[in-house]
Amino acid sequence: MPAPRWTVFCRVVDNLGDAGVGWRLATGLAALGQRVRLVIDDAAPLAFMAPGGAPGVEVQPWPGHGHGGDAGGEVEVGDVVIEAFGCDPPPAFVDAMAARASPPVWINLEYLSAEAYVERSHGLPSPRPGGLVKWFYYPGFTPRTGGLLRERGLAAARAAFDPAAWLASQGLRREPGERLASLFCYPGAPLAALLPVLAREPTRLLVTQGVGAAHDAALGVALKGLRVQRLPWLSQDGFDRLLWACDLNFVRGEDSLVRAIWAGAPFVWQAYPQHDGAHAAKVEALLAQAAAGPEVARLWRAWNGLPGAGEGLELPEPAPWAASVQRWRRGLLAQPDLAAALLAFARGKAGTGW
Ligand code: TRH
Repeated sequence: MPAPRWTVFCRVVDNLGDAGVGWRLATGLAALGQRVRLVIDDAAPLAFMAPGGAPGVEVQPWPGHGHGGDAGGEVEVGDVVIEAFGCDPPPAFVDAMAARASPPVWINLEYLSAEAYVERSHGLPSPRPGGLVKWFYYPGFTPRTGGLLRERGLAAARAAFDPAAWLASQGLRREPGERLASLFCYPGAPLAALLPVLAREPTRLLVTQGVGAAHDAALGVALKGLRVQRLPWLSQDGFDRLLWACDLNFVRGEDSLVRAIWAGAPFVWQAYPQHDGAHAAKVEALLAQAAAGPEVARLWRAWNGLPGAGEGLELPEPAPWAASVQRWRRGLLAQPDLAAALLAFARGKAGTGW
């Protein structure tokens, strides 16, 4: 019996996380032997995230969003349809799903959050017109959620990683006694206040692309003890290795958060800021999962501009901080990864025995 065919729909709404998560999911499913088509309305970020593509993953433009000679035509209906972050597959595609004698399993992959509603909502069905059912799949941090994206062999690759060799391959090096920190943040992060704190110890700050011009002025101020170095766009693998090479990582949004956990070094997370302040609950829920102690909580709150941080931009002791991240990471590594759990979920809903 041929491997099931998956169609993953992804719309790039803002930033890099939509494409980043869509790509990781597609490659994770393909690594499990599934045939995957990623239908995406803007494939441009994939050029740097995954310049070599991946075996078993076909990328197709969203209908009407093609480039060059490819208009992004009709999408074939497979066995499983994943809609990333409620992006709504094209109406003609939904009609084609309903027209099938045995419709595909239709799953909405939701945003990652550590909030309590995730366990309550994970796996719930939503009946749709035409006799279709859309299932809600929530990634998460506990066994009652859909898990986290994690490639097979990731922990082994991390364990075998040689930071000096990787840094040299990027034209980078660490001076003796220097702390290495990475920076990937949103424009609102209080970077000008953080930099003098970092500069108290010799620090090299590796600033990724995507940080934005809002921080140019702060990064342009010379501070004794701090060297700022700008990085080019890295592939997703390269981005992982950057986090593995650093002693301290500042990450943001959904995907780099998970990568910072797998890196296992102390990190500070900035939630995607929302006008209604909903990101505050996300930060608090994640802090509760991280169980990293009050100093780390203060720093995360301050970095996210939340109340209760006080003089929060102080760096906690690295050793207990690293130990808490590694404890959290170990617990998460013991849970099934998202692609494997999603495959089991879809199989259970298909009812056709594949
Ligand atoms: O880009 P983000 O801020 O995306 C966010 C989140 O997904 C958030 O949940 C969503 O609501 C919001 O957008 C609209 O951060 P995130 O999720 O970490 O995605 C970044 C991706 O970019 C990740 O897959 C890593 C990748 N990346 C590279 O591959 N190379 C690079 O050089 C850099 C800087 C990032």
